[in-house]
Amino acid sequence: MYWNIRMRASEGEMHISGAEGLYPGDELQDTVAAYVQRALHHDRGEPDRVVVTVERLEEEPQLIEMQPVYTVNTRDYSEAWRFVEEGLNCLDVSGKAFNTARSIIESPDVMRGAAIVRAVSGVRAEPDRVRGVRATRLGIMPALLPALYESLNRFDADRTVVSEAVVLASKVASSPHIVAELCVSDDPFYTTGYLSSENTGYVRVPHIKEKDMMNGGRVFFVTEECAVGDVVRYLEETPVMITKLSDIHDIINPDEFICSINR
Ligand code: PML
Repeated sequence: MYWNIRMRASEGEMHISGAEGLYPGDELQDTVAAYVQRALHHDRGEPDRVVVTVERLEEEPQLIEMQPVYTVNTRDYSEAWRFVEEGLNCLDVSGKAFNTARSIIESPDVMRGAAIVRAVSGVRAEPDRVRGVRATRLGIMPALLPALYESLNRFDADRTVVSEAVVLASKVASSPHIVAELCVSDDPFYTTGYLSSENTGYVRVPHIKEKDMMNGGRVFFVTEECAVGDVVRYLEETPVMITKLSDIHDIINPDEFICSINR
């Protein structure tokens, strides 16, 4: 049976960092030590509180495939946001919902979890706006990591950050009722974000954030009619494990990518 390890670091009210994964029992000690180490060395600052939760799963995880990874070569901030708006539009996320998401992500008040936004009306729907929603109880089979790291080496990026984000996005994309996800890191030096959906895969978007900014966040776009409680329950409670890798593609032109999205 697997265990879920979650780490959250904060300073006062400010969120500093978080990480999580599913691990077999014999990896618990080393993993907890590595998470504490990470918590103490983060670009957002030094935490005064680190909470590590170690919890045995009560059910076997659902097995899913990793999202395929793409990177578009957006050259600057405005091109990055234009790509995201057009990409979301192809996924039937309205301009209104895009605007709601952008204002959440660009707000200086960083949320601890993700926001949920209705894909057509743009209405916010998460039960608690301060806490947000956390995609949790997710992981990847440790045996897959060397091959994943190897293929991520070709990018000028932190492979731990990217691999953890792809694992999380793969669970989110597998969720019923979620149409798309948009994520911008809250790390002031990390300026690549991503747009992800079952339809597009995980699409890395460079320059979505200007350097030195402390803002960031995640938004899950959901269908207009779904029951948000069902979405939250899946994201927070259903354990999900990636058991198969997908392709990591070369860098492509944003216009080409937009044209290839099937509606
Ligand atoms: C985060 O967890 O801070 C977000 C990471 C976004 C990674 C985007 C990428 O480079 O693929």
